[in-house]
Amino acid sequence: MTQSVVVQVGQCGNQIGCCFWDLALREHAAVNKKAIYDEAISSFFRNVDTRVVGDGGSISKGKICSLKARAVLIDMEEGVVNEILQGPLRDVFDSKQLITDISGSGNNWAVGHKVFGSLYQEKILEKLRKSAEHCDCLQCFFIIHSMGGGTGSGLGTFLLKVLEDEFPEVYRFVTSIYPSGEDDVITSPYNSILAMKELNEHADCVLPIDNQSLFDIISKIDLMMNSGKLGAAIKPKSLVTSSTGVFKKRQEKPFDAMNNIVANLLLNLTSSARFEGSLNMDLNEIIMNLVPFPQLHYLVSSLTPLYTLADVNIPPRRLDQMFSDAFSKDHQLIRADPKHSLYLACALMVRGNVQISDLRRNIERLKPSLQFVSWNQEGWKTSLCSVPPVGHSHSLLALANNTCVKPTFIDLRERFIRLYKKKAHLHHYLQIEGMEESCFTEAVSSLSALVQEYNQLDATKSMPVEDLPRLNIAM
Ligand SMILES: Nc1nc2c(ncn2[C@@H]2O[C@H](COP(=O)(O)OP(=O)(O)OP(=O)(O)O)[C@@H](O)[C@H]2O)c(=O)[nH]1
Ligand SMILES: [Mg+2]
Repeated sequence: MTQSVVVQVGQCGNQIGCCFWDLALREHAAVNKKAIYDEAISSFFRNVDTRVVGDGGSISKGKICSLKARAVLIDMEEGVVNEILQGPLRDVFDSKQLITDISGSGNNWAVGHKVFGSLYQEKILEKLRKSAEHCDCLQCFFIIHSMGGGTGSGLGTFLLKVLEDEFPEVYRFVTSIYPSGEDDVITSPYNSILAMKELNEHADCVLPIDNQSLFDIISKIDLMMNSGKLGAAIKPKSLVTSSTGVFKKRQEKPFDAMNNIVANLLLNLTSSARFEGSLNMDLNEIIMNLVPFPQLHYLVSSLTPLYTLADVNIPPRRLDQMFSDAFSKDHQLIRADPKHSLYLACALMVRGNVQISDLRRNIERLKPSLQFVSWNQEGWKTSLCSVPPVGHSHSLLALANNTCVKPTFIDLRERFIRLYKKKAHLHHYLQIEGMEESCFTEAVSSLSALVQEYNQLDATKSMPVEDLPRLNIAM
């Protein structure tokens, strides 16, 4: 089995990262009742004998002694990381995995990227190398960050280039939280556009998620919970937003519910890499099958179900609903409508009590309502993992390489241009060494080129799908 390392950067990255580790521990605890350190756990955790001084003795087999997350935590403020170190997950992290500063990047991409980038490059590299040394076969780095602030956005994308240079063979999966229209960071359009150029150039795969969509999903769940009958029928702890693990003892924070949705996404994405299944999809297969061109590496994700009803018998109709929901715009983690846009490829990652025949039946059922590019009409990739998420009998993560990401990028560009036309807030950036106006113009051109690629694909949409003549095999 292979291993992965999570690199969580900035406030948002670290807060989501913690939800991920909390849920991951719960998931493994639910399966691994004897507390044996096995291959499944080893993909994201090390087993360490903490009595051994220095690096802590790694134990490759046997009873779990002390689990350490394969993670590097980076923030240029101390608050969030300190809170983690005092919280219920403190034992999962080692002080050697952390990098913090005091001042933060002040919502300025340039401070994160240029100032802290050069200041911390060596230190970051050292931590990354150490985390890689602890792996037998390091397959992926999972970077978690927000696009709108300074540290996650600036230093987070600086780090992508560092990873690319130092570990060219290791995949870089980036989970990027895009700001909503009403974001409290005024400079978020600048930070996001500057970060996008780096994502375009140095990520292998990006999962864009926007805070507005997360918020809408939460509101929908709340509405359902509070609307009479259904609320009582929902199985406790089955909400995709709930943190019933180690976090339940403390006060819920504003982003907790949203972050749990993202943590669930990451758990489902990595489930095949962590557990056995009748139809496995390794992380490298996601990139191989879903990214046909290097630049078009943005995957729109959706999670279903958002909760499980207490009735454990799943009638096929309800199972089919899970597949239908995955394609509806209400379930996407970014504001997008894949059904009415063009697919380049689509992955369905199913967990739990679902058969291959269910998967096939639903693909056949949904296919006529979806449009795929002419050269990839059968662009489906599927996986079945036998272990469901805690509290659920089954679940589905759909990943779509689809032109429906385009409106988010266009919207961001418009917000950027509104500020940039007036040169508002620009001086904060230009006073940083290495920042010039050309950084902004190049970043916006990079985004425009990406939008143009999606436009070209969309232009083929109305064309009738060619039915290529088939060669008949002589019998
Ligand atoms: N979903 C989610 N979004 C968050 C969270 N924390 C912050 N954000 C969003 O992230 C953006 C701000 O970025 P932060 O992650 O706070 O900034 P940072 O990376 O710490 O950078 P600086 O504070 O500027 O040094 C805004 O769009 C916030 O709405 C979180 O825990 N979850
Ligand atoms: Mg911060």
